[in-house]
Amino acid sequence: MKVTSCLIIALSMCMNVPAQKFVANYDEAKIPAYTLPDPLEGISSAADWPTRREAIRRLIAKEMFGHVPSHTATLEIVPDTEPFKILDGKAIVSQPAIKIAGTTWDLMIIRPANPSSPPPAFIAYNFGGNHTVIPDRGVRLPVSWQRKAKNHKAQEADRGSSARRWDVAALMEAGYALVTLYYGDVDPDMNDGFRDGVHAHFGVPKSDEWGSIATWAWGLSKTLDYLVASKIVDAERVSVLGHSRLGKTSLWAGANDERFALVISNNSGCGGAALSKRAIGETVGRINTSFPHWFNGNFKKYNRNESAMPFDSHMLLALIAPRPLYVASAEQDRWADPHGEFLACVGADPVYRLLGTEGLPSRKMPKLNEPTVGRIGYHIRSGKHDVTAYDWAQYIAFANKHLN
Ligand code: GTR
Repeated sequence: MKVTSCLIIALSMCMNVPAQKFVANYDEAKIPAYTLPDPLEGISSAADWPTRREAIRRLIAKEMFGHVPSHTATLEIVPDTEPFKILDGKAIVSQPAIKIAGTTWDLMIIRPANPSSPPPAFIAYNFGGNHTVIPDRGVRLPVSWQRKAKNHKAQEADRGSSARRWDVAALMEAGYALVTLYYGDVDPDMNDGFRDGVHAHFGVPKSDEWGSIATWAWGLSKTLDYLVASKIVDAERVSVLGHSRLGKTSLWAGANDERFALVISNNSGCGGAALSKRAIGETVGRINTSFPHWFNGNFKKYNRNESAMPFDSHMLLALIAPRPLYVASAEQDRWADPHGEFLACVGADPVYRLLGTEGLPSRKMPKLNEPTVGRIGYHIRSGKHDVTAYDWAQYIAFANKHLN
């Protein structure tokens, strides 16, 4: 290195020059020209898809979410001895725990009280602890890293704080169980060099190994292992759902584990359903800067360099095929690029069709609150980045259509 460049570096370090401020583009006219890679490249029949699918899955694992390390971890179940009823006796809440890799994950399973057979289920992480999903005092408080409440009193005050995001009554009415767990139990959502959660057991990941999203996705698969073994729900009819960063997680869980019968992305945005190459709203460079722990080390090379990506989110969505897939956007959630989420569904459609299913019925972005529903479902609802009763109503109808 020349002396002058050394001097410039040293000077800028002393002056603590701030990183260039990120200004999101929201103008479609300013989207860089891009071409989407063809998910069906090199193949012409459904019989060729499994090999192509595995190549795409490995590519996206290597370049973005990260492979799960080969290390094993044994799973132990602590059964719940004190289930209780809610909703005037219409539903039962049980809280078995999974012990794995030095961590404990408290599950909360809410199921209709008198089903004739194990019910189909929705599985979804929650952001704040199971106690934020329903207000009942019988729900255990999380003891791992806390995203919100910092002490016991604050946790108590937080009971039911996100209940409006969980339409438990509608789920019970429609005959579905809800399986939820706190994502912080699996891996605290912090950029700490992968020293906590299950990473303390597995070790610091290599640059092609898992970031937090892949770790959370793995947690959903481990939970599904338990559901299969326990027979508490119908494990062949489990829909995996997630909102925002947990929507990115549900997509990656569904892509890796074909036992998830149906996959739902709620406002997952950049790194989820939205096409990265559009670089509108949140971008790869921005997400990797704000949340460096979400994706693997390799993904950083696409910062401000989306055109070099040999894949995009339409290929992530195609990994779900031919299973039913629902992608939902919200009008005011421009950061998550609703149009890019829809276009990714359009891009995944040829795979669904090659596999003999309906795919996405419309090529045109639907109007507000007018879902387009085939084997791929999509809606853009009015309102902000959120999970609402409207969203749940569409997901329940979609599961009824495809899993009953
Ligand atoms: C935002 C992030 C999004 C989305 C969201 C969330 O700050 O930029 O990608 O994941 O968080 O998960 O709430």
